[in-house]
Amino acid sequence: MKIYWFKAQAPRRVVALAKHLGIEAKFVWLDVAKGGLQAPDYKTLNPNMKAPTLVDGELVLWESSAIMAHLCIKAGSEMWPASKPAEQVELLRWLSWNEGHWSPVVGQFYFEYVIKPKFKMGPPNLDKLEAKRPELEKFAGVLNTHLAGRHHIAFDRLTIADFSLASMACHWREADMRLEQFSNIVAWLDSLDKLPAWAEPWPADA
Ligand SMILES: N[C@@H](CCC(=O)N[C@@H](CS)C(=O)NCC(=O)O)C(=O)O
Repeated sequence: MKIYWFKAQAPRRVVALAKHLGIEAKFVWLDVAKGGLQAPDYKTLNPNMKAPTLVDGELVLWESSAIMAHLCIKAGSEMWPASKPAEQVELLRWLSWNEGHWSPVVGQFYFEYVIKPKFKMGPPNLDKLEAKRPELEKFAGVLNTHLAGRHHIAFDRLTIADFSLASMACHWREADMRLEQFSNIVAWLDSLDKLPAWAEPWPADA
């Protein structure tokens, strides 16, 4: 099995999960600065020219949620509840909410404060972020309320939804997301940081 990655939030979900589950894979680092995402061989695997991508025998899979589900099925992990349809529905709710609402707004802050400095793209656009702040607070409120009395996104156990929803929000301090007022979110993110595979997800290949 091969997992293509570079140091960014969507690949982090997958490499952290593979490490957490103890999955044997060849981790193929993509040299983004040298056009690794646009290389013809990679583009054949992932026409989106994004990471992560998984190759497992004949299977070529992109989209981190699908890859994470595949890894869980292979490892027999309930982090994706392969044999529990009702639980799948609940996880799909949160994965969809993440793609549709949480990631798009949290991602603005992540991009301005984490990605731009990394690729020397200039200072953060503060006006843009201030305009996004009400939306961030609205969705943070939804998540914070949901997390009241919970340690995880679903079923009081770690699932792929935790890794998906946390992959950009975990940068909240450096990215000026001002989540202090959402104490359940902060407690959840801080507890995820105690997982070795989440705290130190990156393969050694780079
Ligand atoms: N929805 C996709 C997102 C993939 C994605 O956007 N990956 C980013 C890194 S976080 C990427 O490869 N960006 C490179 C680019 O857009 O040039 C997933 O969950 O896998």
